[in-house]
Amino acid sequence: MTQDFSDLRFPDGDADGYVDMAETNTGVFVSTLDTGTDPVDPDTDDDVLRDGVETNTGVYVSPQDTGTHPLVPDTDGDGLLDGVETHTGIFVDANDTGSDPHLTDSDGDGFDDGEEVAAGKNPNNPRSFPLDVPGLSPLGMVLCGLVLLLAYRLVLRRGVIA
Ligand SMILES: [Ca+2]
Ligand SMILES: [Ca+2]
Ligand SMILES: [Ca+2]
Ligand SMILES: [Ca+2]
Repeated sequence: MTQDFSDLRFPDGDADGYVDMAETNTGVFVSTLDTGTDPVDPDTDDDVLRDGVETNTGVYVSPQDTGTHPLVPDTDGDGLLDGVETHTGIFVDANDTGSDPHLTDSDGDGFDDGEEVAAGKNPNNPRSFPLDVPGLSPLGMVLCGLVLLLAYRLVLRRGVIA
């Protein structure tokens, strides 16, 4: 009879997929054998992903191997936690955005994923993006609106539009 003692020899106290020995709690990721993560915290960077799936390869493979950094909650710095960027390509809500945790602008429309989600837009669809024109302040937009309104009234007076 054979028995697998691997779990006893290399315990994973917080059950996050990285064995205690590898979780060196240094705050610096060196490799999967020296992860720098906390051996008693299954999610050291609090981004909703267990340390063990955050393999820091820079490549998303699956929910079990996200390639994200286990010590950086927002690996690509786009304002969305690694845990909400589920890489499905389908935007569900702010907690399941479907965007790529390794791309700041998943759909390539010029707006960061975080910016799009904050505006209620789909970060996976280049035809869905925040409406505000870059470089135009809120006051500028109000002035633009007033000018358009005046122009419309002028046109009305002239009877072009009845
Ligand atoms: Ca562990
Ligand atoms: Ca994590
Ligand atoms: Ca992110
Ligand atoms: Ca985008």
